[in-house]
Amino acid sequence: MALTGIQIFKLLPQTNCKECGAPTCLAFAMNLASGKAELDACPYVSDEAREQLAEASAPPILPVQIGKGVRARTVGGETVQYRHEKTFFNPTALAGKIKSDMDDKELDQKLKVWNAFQFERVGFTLRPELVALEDANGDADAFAAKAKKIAENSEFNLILMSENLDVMKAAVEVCKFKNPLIYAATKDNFDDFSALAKENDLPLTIKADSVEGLMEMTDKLRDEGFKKIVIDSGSRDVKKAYEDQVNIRRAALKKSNRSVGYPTIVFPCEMASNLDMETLLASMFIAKYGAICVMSDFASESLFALLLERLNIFTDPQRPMTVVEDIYPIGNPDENSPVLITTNFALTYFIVSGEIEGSKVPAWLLVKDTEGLSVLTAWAAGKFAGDDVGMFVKKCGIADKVKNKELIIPGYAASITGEIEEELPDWTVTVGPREAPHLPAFLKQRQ
Ligand code: B12
Repeated sequence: MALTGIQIFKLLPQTNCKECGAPTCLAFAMNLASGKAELDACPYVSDEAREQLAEASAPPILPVQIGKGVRARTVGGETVQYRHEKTFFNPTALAGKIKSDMDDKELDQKLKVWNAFQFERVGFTLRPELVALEDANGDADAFAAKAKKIAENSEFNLILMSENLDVMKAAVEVCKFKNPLIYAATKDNFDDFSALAKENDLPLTIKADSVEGLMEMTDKLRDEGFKKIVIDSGSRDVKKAYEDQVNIRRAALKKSNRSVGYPTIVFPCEMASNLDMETLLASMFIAKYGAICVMSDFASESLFALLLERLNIFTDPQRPMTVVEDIYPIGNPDENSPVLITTNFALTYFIVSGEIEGSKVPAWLLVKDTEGLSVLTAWAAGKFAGDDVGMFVKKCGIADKVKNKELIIPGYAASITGEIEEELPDWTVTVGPREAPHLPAFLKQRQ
């Protein structure tokens, strides 16, 4: 059970030093208890207290690392029921299922196709991360051979699906270097599977036939100090599975129920008869707390929608997406290339840079930090005023890269022209078009 604010307060140094950012140790303790502060913010907490508090201040849904390499993922680690309360942290990992009796050639082909499903959006590469390898017939050698092939020859990480100890052992032996998720320990194989996970330090799924059925097993493991746990409440009925997800999240967050404070795995592939319906269910589980979502297959039209939904839901709603303030060369510009300026709101940057790139006119794009605000919003908030823009142009070093001292500003910011000219007497300010799609014609006609 989590500690209360007062219990936490008793373990803190009680110096009210304020170095954590809170006005008093009591306020800090209250923030810790409600998950709004990190223990590391207190520089003076003793090791002994740290140990006790670490448990109490751990996220109510524990984070679990699955896999290695570029497709490795942390799942869980969530602290709120609703995204607008703070943010969701760790995106739902998407898995595609493969059976262990699949022909080798077919497997190679499938991995090649799945690997190609990578989509660029606002500077991120969106892609699925897991293959759920399912034991088709109890053949340990075949299962291990497929696990080895996937682990060694692809970027994908693995969920190993078998309840047979020999089969699981064989696969673990050959692919443990990739930190696969073992699926699943049940009440029938619990001792053997938990021993295997502990020996190899691998994440383990606990599967039961109800939420209540999970608790005895998760508690036993936690008492033994093992926390790399993923849970499956066993429901394959859509309504029940949805309710389980909500109840698990609520119990962990609102009732501090540590027995279910783990990331969940869900199986649209076992709840629908076609991929379209699976996709619909997966979209529901991405919104409602599925930490790992297993599909029967990946297809671009289904995956793209899910990845985009995932990006949106797991983006911090309180912070606009930004790019770094800098000089961005587009298309190999030189000292005679035009210089344009915009804000660091990611959406603005990607629209504007995309249009410049499409124009095939090499250019320098200056991106000014406006705390992620669009052109007009930044102007209205005083973060894209003429003197600020002028100062940024001076300090960013663009003057050393170009002979031509002409600055093209967004059409919507025309009113700051005079202020910029005052700040930059050597420069000419040209007002560009209002909308980025008019940039290619504007740039081409100046050549
Ligand atoms: Co506001 N907001 N907002 N806002 N907001 C608007 C910008 C607007 C126009 C609404 C209105 O009243 N009609 C006013 C501004 C009025 C004005 O000054 N003329 C406005 C206001 C007043 C405010 C507030 C001051 C309100 C308040 O608190 N009283 C605050 C200020 C923020 C603050 O104080 N911190 C405010 C707040 C917000 C929030 C809710 C925070 C969001 C901010 C989101 C963000 O910026 N990250 C917000 C939004 C979303 C908007 C809204 C609806 C959309 C802005 C947007 O995202 N545009 C607009 C209304 C509207 O524009 N329809 C109001 C999309 C991006 C991509 O557009 O950056 O302008 P963009 O880029 C385009 C062009 O400018 C051009 O290409 C892009 C695509 O065409 N471009 C170019 C960009 N760079 C360059 C560079 C060159 C060289 C060229 C040629 C072209």
